[in-house]
Amino acid sequence: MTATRRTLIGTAMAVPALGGCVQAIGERALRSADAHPSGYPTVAAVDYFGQLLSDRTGGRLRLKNYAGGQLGDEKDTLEITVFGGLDFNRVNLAPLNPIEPLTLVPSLPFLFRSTDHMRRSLDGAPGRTVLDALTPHGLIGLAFYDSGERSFYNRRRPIRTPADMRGLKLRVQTSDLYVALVQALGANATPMPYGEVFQALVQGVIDGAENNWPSFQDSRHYEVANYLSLTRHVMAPEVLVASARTWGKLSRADRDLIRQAATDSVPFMRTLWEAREVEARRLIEAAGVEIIEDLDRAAFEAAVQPVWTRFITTDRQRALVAAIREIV
Ligand code: GTR
Repeated sequence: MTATRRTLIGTAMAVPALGGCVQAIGERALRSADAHPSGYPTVAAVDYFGQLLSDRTGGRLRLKNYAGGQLGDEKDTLEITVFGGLDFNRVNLAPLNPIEPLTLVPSLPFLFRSTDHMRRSLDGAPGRTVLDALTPHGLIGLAFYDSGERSFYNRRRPIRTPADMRGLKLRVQTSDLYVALVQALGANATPMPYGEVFQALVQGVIDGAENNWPSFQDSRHYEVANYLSLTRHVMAPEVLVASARTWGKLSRADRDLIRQAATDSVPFMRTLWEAREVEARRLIEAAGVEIIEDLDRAAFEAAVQPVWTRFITTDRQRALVAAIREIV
């Protein structure tokens, strides 16, 4: 554990000593974390969110965004957030999968029909349901950000059908759903923090992974994994959460203000995201990565059906799937 992480957890444990009052929040900068480096759309969006907080409170609320995974991987920073050592956190939905079963729903393979369908679902009642389900776990769900479509890339061979994946060692996020997804396609799944994937690829510990255009490019995985197959299998979003500990110390007015600022950062993020997807693709193509578009997407969709059966087991999850499907 890094010194900074120790300090943050220490601070969290000492929260009652701070007096547990509203003032304590205003006296220090609020803290948020992100696995991506400065300038990445999720980081820029949370910076913007912080700017809105500051502007709208005359500088009373300020935010320090710890980017680049400096406080640990998403699983660790979520723990710190629950303890109150971080006030906010921007993570993917995947590390929340083991915490709250409703988060499995937007993570399902081939659920969303389009970006528009994903956005309408998450901006509407289904999204609200997922965000609210985090509260009993010590997290306040504030907003969803885009994360595009995830596809498989590897350093061995072009993947066109699930059969091409047989035997490949692929890194996944720390979620059983992703492990099952990769296994259903005949490959071996290795859960691993995002920050370790580049090295594992270079060393040949893994053959590949899966991600969206901006992450594939920004992480430099494309320099090693030269085959990208546009399976577009998952459209699980990013999520901005607050610590329920922090939340409990805020006035109603500040909570409303924070919720509004988070909502207002979503269109800002989407504009950045769309531009970044185009730019990332351009750089990846220019680097000579083989991009496989003529693949049997229906075969992938059929092969991952067991994932749905295994992970969608409650009436609440089924109702959420139905609500998302109803959205036009
Ligand atoms: C990225 C996402 C990160 C992290 C990463 C991963 O697309 O923005 O939050 O989840 O993928 O694969 O670990």
